[in-house]
Amino acid sequence: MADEKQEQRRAHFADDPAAGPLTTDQGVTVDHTDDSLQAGERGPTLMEDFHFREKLTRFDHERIPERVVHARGAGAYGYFQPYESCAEFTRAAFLQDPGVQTPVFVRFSTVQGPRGSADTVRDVRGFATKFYTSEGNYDLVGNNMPVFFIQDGIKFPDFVHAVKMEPHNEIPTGASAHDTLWDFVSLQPETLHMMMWLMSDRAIPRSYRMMQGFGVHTFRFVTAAGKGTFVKFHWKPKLGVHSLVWDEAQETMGRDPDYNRRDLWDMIEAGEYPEYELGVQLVPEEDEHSFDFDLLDATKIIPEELVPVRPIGRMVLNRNPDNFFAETEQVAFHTANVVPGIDFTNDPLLQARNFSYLDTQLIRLGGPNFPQLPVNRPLAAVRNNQRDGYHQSRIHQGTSYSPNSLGGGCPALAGADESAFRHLTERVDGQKIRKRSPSFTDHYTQAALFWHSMADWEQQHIIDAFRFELGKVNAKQVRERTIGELAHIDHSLAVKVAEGIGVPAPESTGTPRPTPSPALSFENLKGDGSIRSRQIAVLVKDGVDAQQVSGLKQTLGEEGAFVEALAPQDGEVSGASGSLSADRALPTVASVLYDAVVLPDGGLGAGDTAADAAARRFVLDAYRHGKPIGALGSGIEVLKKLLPDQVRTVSGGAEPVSDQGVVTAAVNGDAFARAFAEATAAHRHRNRPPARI
Ligand code: HDD
Repeated sequence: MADEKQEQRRAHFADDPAAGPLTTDQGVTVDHTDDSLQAGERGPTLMEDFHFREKLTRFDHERIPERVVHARGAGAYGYFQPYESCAEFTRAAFLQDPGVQTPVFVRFSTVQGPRGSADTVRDVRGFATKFYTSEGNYDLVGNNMPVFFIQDGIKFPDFVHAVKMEPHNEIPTGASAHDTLWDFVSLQPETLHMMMWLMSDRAIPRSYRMMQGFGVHTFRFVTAAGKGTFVKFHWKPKLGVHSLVWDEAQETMGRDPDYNRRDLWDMIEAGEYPEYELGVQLVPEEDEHSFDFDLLDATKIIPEELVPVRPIGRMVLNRNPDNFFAETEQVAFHTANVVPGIDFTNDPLLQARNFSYLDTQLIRLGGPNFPQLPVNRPLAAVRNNQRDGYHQSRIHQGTSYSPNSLGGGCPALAGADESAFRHLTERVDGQKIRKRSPSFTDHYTQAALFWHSMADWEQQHIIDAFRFELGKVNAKQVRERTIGELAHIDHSLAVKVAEGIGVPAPESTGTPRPTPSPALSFENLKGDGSIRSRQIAVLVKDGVDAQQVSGLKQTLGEEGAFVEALAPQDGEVSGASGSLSADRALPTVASVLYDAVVLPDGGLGAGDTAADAAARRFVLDAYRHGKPIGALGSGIEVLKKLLPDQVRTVSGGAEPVSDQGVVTAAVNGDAFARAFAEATAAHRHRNRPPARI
């Protein structure tokens, strides 16, 4: 049913370029579009050439303002389906019937960079979902981190001005490593918890398909009887949470600036649909004040150990947009787009957002009628007295005021027994003041909670990230002030960062060490343990055991991985046991674009040709980045030559040996495939002896 509706929407708005010859916007057929109308073969262009003028004018107006934040993104359609009725907590129609699929559009994004920036920058990722529910559109406009930089939306312009490119030279693109951001951070300690997340590997996701999403704010569920419950929303990816390593992320920016967007697109095209589970943390209204932080403070999480995440449904993304501009660029999210059964809290960040998103769409999409654009249009019927405005595409009839008798009283208001949005009744009274609540003042405890919940390697990556970012800051006082702030989170963190950036180590200030939250560590977010959709490279050249390569493609392919043969150039490779076609030429790719690599018997390796040199680099990069490496037959000798001090424990026969993600065997077979799949499922092997390059 949901699919049928989506199809109808598409059909109605799709152009059919094959239906007839080229026309103007007025539908006038044109038989020449390569030369403008001129007075004589070498004469001036004539004003009366309406086709020329229309074509150029339309072109001149093709761009609209990019989003002030989250400018770069990728979108996809799909559906959401609840596991069971949530009527106990909310009356929201799309959360009632496990048999009903609600269509969705999701847009993922980076925050800082402009539309043309690279994907794999260190940044927050947007995770915005539009549910086209039977009761109207619901937008859950979240991020891949569960907290935010500031507590009150009035600070948003300050924060964004600080993090965006600096105004005098528009540098840096897609990076937070610059003076103005860290100046702001060092003076605004409420940013620190979010900065810990930003310095962690969460900020460089391997794929949009492998990151969590969070609604961030505390919202409210409301039942049919009008009972409220506080709720925080979580998206959990089926494939687990995986990230790049920083060195890899940086190289990927050059090798494939569209890395995350391409991955989303390609996997949907390949039928490898991204899937996420929606979970909720529920807090009864009467428990509002039972935490040592304020539920209305968007710089705080509710640790999952205190309130577990309850799974309520799943979302599958199964269709790419037809037109990037029409859909992904023109989609307009708004936190105030809620449906009956979902309501706000007084979180001051959320309240500000409820103003800002509508306001931004008015300028970005050129007027108040953007909800009529196909991607924004609700599936639920729209009937009201709102009229006219730029780009009105509805042809309204009849009266446009209420109450009326001449229009038969239409549209009528919903009766008490009908479903309508009714705001939760909440007692509000107080002084009119401009003052942050004292319950918002602790900025360090949860930053420390995050830090102490990390595994050793995660902590090291955070230290490295701080050193990189602050190392790019020119103002010495900003570096020093930031180190002073880090000391409030954890003294050893501050000392280790200080050592790397030439700043004196601070005095210990001693924030108590909170009980860690294991749910925050990558170690506990590994997903379903499969190797579905992992990209595996096999390095081949003439003389390779072609049968072995097709065997690898088959066995690993059956597990859901994508296996590609990389050869010195495109075309046929003649092998020892038949021939095979190269999937890609090695010079067009790099290790950073793959999750794992195999050196087959007779494949590319440690020789002296240029292709061997590229293969060498491929394998060494994979090793340094902790990726699984497989070697079969003579591939083992190649591997030992490339990494003589690192690869010592290898297989001497058919039985595979697996050591820190290096899997070797004389021949391919089920046992090798199993061991290699296991190493690949683990994603990274971080305790390898270091390799010098
Ligand atoms: Fe925002 C875009 C997420 C705070 C104002 N925001 C935007 C997008 C996401 C978020 C995912 C991109 C939507 C899309 O793909 O089109 N923003 C968040 C989260 C926040 C947050 C999770 C904190 C919990 N935002 C926030 C505040 C304000 C804004 C406090 C202003 C008071 N955000 C905007 C905006 C944007 C936007 C300026 C830019 C483009 C757009 O809205 O459509 O209005």
